[in-house]
Amino acid sequence: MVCFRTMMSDLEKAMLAIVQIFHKYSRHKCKLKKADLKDLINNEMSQFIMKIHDKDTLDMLFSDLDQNGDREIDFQEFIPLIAMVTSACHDLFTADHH
Ligand SMILES: [Ca+2]
Repeated sequence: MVCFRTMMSDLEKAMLAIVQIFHKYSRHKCKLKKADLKDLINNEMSQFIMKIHDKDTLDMLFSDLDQNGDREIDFQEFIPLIAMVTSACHDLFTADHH
């Protein structure tokens, strides 16, 4: 694994980090409950997006992400959040260059 890791590109390392962070918060069940999602966002994304403090914001975001309505966020449902925040950051970080 160490060899494999050193051969990975920065992008591949970033992808692996997303998988690892998801599993850190979803644990063995591989799905995020609402409280897990809040912890993940507040602990791991607080430089890029505002922390979630109120229940309404969390409820709204959670139901947006929970496409199949099973009240849990699986990895496929989690990826759009990463895409959304990365896209917003892209706009922010490239704004100076235009
Ligand atoms: Ca779901």
